[in-house]
Amino acid sequence: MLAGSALVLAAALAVANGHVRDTLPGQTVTAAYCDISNGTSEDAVLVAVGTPVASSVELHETRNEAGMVRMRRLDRIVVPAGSTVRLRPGGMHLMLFDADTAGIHEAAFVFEFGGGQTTRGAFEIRPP
Ligand SMILES: [Cu+2]
Repeated sequence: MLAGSALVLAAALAVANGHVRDTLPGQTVTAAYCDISNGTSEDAVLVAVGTPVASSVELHETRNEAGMVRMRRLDRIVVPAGSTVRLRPGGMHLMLFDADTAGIHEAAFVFEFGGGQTTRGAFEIRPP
């Protein structure tokens, strides 16, 4: 029974450790981070993310190019079969535009993958 449950959990796309950097006063752009696990036997392609606390969410990557730290937008994030991709400060992240996190502690996020699969995650709002 336990083994069966573990197999079901492993064979899925999951988002864990999600958190949003709370917006600074007067700012409406912020970043969010999480771990995206792909327990399936096929690569998963994250194509879109949505949350009620922002009017749009972009997939971003921070890169250090010849000493200059730059962000660029990504069309997609590939999560290889059987692995976890970690979105972290200084690396890939979610960029929230027109964000409003005032007075809330948690926000719902929906992750859309190629092929129409979706998975949800509860993101904690953390002080900046
Ligand atoms: Cu960014």
